[in-house]
Amino acid sequence: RKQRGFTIWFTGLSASGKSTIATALEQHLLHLGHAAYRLDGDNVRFGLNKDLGFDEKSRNENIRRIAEVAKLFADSSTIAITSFISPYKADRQQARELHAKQQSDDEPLAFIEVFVDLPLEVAEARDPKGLYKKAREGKIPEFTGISAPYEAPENPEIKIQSDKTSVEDAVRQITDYLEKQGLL
Ligand code: GGZ
Repeated sequence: RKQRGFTIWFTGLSASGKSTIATALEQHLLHLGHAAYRLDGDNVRFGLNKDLGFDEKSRNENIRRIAEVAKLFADSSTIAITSFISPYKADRQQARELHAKQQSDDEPLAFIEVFVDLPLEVAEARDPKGLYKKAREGKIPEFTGISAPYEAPENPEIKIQSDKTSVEDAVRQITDYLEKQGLL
């Protein structure tokens, strides 16, 4: 019987540390010999989703497509790692339900939501790309946390306080959870 894939779904503000942790996690899983693939803005928003912007409807569609692609990877026995703000609870819930339902062999695919929790003021102080500053100046409309909502998860499988946790410890927190669940 083939090995099961699953999806690790990161969510959090811009500059929260999602991509850094997701990249380190992917490397770690690859070193362990697992097939893992990371979906992020660089390989999705410039390709499959290049027709989408940042208004609410576009973000809904962005997340819907990403969830479908992650599910396909998971269904092909790969560990899909997604790294998008995914600010709306309903979109994340829809992604979860998609994994719970329709698989080729009718068994649910595990879906692990990882909330990278960083206070907005810390993310804004970091501002590695100067986007928060531009958003405050009104140069970027509908910027998450400033002029668009971020609906924090209430019951994520994993919550990482990225201002108090090293990247290494964050990866360990996730892999410990996966081992306990029998997924690794
Ligand atoms: C939020 C934006 C926006 C707006 C451009 N709001 O820090 P980054 O730059 O590299 O990550 C952010 C990324 C967010 O794209 P996602 O696909 O993850 O968003 S969502 O899940 O909500 O669809 C940021 C940049 O794109 N960016 N404009 N208005 N982030």
